[in-house]
Amino acid sequence: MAREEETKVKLLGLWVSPFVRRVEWALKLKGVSYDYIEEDILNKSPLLLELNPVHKTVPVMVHDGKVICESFVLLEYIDETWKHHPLLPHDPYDRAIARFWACFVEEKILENAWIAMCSEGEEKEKATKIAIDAVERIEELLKGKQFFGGDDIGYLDLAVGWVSHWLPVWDEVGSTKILDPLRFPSTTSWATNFLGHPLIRDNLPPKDKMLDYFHQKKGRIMASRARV
Ligand SMILES: N[C@@H](CCC(=O)N[C@@H](CS)C(=O)NCC(=O)O)C(=O)O
Repeated sequence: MAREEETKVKLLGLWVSPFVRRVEWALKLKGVSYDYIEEDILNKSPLLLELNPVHKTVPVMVHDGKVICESFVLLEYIDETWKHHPLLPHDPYDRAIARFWACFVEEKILENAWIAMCSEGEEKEKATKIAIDAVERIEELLKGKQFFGGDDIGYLDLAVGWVSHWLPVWDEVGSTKILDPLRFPSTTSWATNFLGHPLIRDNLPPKDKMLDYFHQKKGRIMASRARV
């Protein structure tokens, strides 16, 4: 890979975002250097609004002047652009299956764990159940495996990686137990393997800062709901 090419990547991010972090992990696994620009999500910069006028969210990556948004799209773009250390499996069927589970975890676990953290009563119970049922599926997939794809980190590990570090924090903030180590030993041991990988270990937001951030975020969400 040309050194020149490496320096042409810019990433707009937010330190605590699981979506941004999965993209950073992919860039780091590929050995692509990039300029990181921290975004203030409560006061979005003109640059973010210009680069991602559709969703106005991070991550946004600029490569060679081309703008790419959405973390899953970015994982695939990175994998196709820097071909060494492939993230997605080679076989088309295996690729389809990896994408299927990435979407499943995003829709069923991430969205519902977030709702469970930021709600009460029936809504919380319902979201918690959907998320736990989904972790059960992941538990089956991970039985006897170190990582989703075998013995090295790949696309699905990066896509689902937030489960290892963010989900325990959300469980703590929301007083839920979605990632229960007794109920889900294979997922818990995958999380330990994932977090133990040197590249991941050194690229995680600090837990105490995350706890503060999500406690505050939850407080703001609950307060705004109470006003409605
Ligand atoms: N589906 C998007 C989600 C990105 C996203 O929601 N990012 C959050 C940061 S964690 C954001 O920018 N939020 C700003 C907003 O929603 O206004 C992805 O995978 O990239």
